[in-house]
Order: sequence, then C-alpha cells, then structure tokens
Amino acid sequence: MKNLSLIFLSIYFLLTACQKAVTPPEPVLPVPTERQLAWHEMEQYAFVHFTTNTFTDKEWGFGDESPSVFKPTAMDVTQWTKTFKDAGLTGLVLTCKHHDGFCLWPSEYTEHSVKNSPYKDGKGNVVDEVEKASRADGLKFGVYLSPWDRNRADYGSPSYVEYYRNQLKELFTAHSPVFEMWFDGANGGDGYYGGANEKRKIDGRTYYDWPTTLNLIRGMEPNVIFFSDAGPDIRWCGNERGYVNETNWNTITPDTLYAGKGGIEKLLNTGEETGTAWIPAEVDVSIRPGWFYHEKEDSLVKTPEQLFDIYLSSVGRGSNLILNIPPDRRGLVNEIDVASLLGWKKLIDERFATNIALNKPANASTVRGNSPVYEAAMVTDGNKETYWATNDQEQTGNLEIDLGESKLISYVLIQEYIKLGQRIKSFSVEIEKDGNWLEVAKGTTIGYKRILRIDPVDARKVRLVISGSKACPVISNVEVY
Ligand code: FUL
Repeated sequence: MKNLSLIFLSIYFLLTACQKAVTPPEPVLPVPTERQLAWHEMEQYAFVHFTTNTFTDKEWGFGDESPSVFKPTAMDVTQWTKTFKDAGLTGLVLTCKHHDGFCLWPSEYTEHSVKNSPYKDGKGNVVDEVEKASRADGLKFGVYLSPWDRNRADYGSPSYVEYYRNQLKELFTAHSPVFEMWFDGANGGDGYYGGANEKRKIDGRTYYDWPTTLNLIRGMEPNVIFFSDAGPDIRWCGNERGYVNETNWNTITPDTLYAGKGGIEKLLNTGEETGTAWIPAEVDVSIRPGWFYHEKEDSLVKTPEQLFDIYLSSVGRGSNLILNIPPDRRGLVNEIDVASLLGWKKLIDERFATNIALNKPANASTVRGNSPVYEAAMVTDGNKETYWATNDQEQTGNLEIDLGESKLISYVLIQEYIKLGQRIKSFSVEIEKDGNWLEVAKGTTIGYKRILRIDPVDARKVRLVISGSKACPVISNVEVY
C-alpha cells in the first residue's frame, strides 16, 4: 500500500515536472506596458467638449469671447456622469481648455476662465466638479488641455510654453489619478492673441518641447496615458469618423511622427506590422456632427444603430472608443443624446447577452508541448489570463469549439493575449455545415479584441483558422453570440 502511494506520488511529480518543462511562448516585441494594458481594458469612454463655444455656437472660438457668455442655466455634472455610467462608458476626458483658451477651472495664470463668468458667480470650478462626479460614479477621469491657445498674447513665444506647463502643474496637482492626457495637434493659425488678431505659425515639431512637458507630467502622474497624433502611449486613429482600419496594428515606428504632422492619417489608421513601439490607436468621434453642442444639430444625433456600427469598427477592431457627448447650454447632456446612448447600450446588451461558447469543449490542431496549460479549452474558460498556444515553429493552426447543439450565430469575438505581443496577421472563422467547413468571416489582425459580425447562421461547431502569424498564435479568448 505504502509502495503504491509512493508510485502514484512519483507519477504525479513526474507529470507536473513535464508540464512545467513546457515554457510559455517568447513575447513578440514590442509589448504593451502595464498602463497601456489597463487602458486597453477601458474599451469605451466619453469625451466632453464644453466651453464658451457651447454658448457662442462655434466649433473653434477665436479667443476673444468674453467669459460672461459662459452661463449654463441648469448645470448638473452628476447628470453627465450618471448618463455615461448607464451607457456603459468607463471614464471621461474633459476639455479643460479648448483652442479659445477659456479655462473651466479658476487658473491663477489667466483671467480668461470661469472665475470671471456668471457661473456660480465666479466661484465654480467645472474641472473639479466633473472629477468628483466621475469618481462618485466609478468613472476614470482624464484631461484635455489644448496646446494651441488663441487667447494668449504670447502664443508662439517661449513664455507661452511656460504658461501651458504652469496650467498642467495646476491640473495635475489638484486632480489625481488622471488616466489620460489628450494632446490635440490642431492649429489653424489665426486667433485673437491678446488683441493682435493675426495668424501665427509655430513649428509643431519643436515649439512645445514635448519631452520636457511629458516628463513634468509623468513626474506628477506616473500612470497617465499620453494621447497625441503620434503617441507616446496611444495614437490618433487618423480620422474623426469613428473607425480604425480592419488591419489595425498596435505597433508603429514613431521616430518621424509628431502631433500636427499632416499626411500620416492612413499610417495612423492601420499602424505598422513592423512598428518598433506599442502605440495603439484611439478612435475619437462625436455623437453629433460637431464637437460642441449646437441646437441645429439636435436632429443629427447618431442613432443607436450608428453608434453600434462605430463600436464594431473601433472596439471591435482592437481600438478604444472615445465618444464625444457635448453638454448643451443648460449644462446637461441633452435628452436626445441620452436616449441615443441608452439605446446603444441596450443593443450591446441584447446582442452580446449570452456567450454560447463559454465553458464549451474545444480542440486544436496542435497544442504547445501537448500541455494542458496551453490547450484549446483555455479560450472558452472565461479566464483572460489563460490561452491556447501552439509550438514555436507553428505559425498557423485551427481551433474548433463544439457548442453542443446547433445555435444561431451572429457574432464571434476573438482576443489575443497581448501581453506577449500582437501576432496574428490573417485568420478566418468557419462553421460546420453538413460535415463541411464553411467560411463565414475572415480578417487580418486581431489584437486586444476583434468582433466579427456574420450573417446569422445556425451551427453547432465553430472553427477559428489562423492562417498567418508573426510567431506561434496565442489566443486567450473566443466568444460566440
Ligand atoms: C480636433 C479639434 O480641433 C476639435 O475641435 C476637437 O477638439 C477634436 C477632438 O480635435 O483636433
């Protein structure tokens, strides 16, 4: 008896040792940082454009607006954050200062702010109020501070850069944590500039001395994600229409890119397969035609279906979505926008209600070292930290999920384990029909998340076919709806 236990124990240790011997795949560089991983998981959040433009009916204030126009009549920032939370958004980024230079907080460095407005008799601080409301609703808080300032007399000279940094110091001292800092590359040249009323050109590559500014902020807020056309943490997607390319690499070579440089839109939209840095794209788009509220656009608010399409072409292509929802002149998210947002959330909840692949058995063409640690069922176990992987030399492979019975399928969701880098270059999805495999969707990149809409079809078995990969495929999750 004693001998038998010893034999069993030895077998057990032998098996565990064999299992341990199967090493995980080497990462394909570059890989995301911890803060980028946390950002990927945020998926969709709000952009809030609100300033004097809301009251002057403009998109780009000239910089000569009187602070007295900033006069919301029924301001309630908790209505904004409740709406965003109910819509399934995970955070918000607020335009603390847009191109017109008007500050939503009482900055000590300028008179062009809420402190000289009728709002709360000059005692208001919209940045503070929005941050508090966000935290109360569990939303992460982010900051937009326009580098281009059409109000400042010294815009274009070194003292303005100092001014800009002082404002960042004010913001980052008063507010933490800030999950994202949004640097807008836009610069139209002309402005009020303290009464000069002229056109000013700056060299976007050198004027702001970004490395110094970013170091300054990083010193105050180590985990902040920097957005600009070219990164360094996340990049612009190259358009404001709500999509990233179907081929969407999280990698790009940033050496020659900088905020405001034209002609790089296509590159930003796809990224680069051979890119040297992990700089994923963020899709910025407004629920309305403009970024600020205009009554005349009330009939043009995007419908729930349009928002759903945008969701598929942003989050569904491995990007994050920053959806702009501009409060109206009352200081409220307009009822029309609220209805649309909640309708969108309902569509998402209905269409992705039950993952019919969850905990279903799966089989793969090959499994890394034949180890249970990397077996096919790791993609249906609902655990994002486990994954299916093949052996190192295998850059293709199939994975089959048995749903147990024939079900109507409309969406397939796939995720790579991006901690080991982005790998997949081409893949397809097939279903079994009368003993034959039928292709129902195909794609190129996957990345953090890929959602494929297919013509609704009945099937019991679904197969993921990886036909091209930079190295052995590493898939953490497959969901079927
Ligand atoms: C652009 C700006 O010019 C728009 O006004 C808006 O803020 C958008 C998000 O970025 O570059």
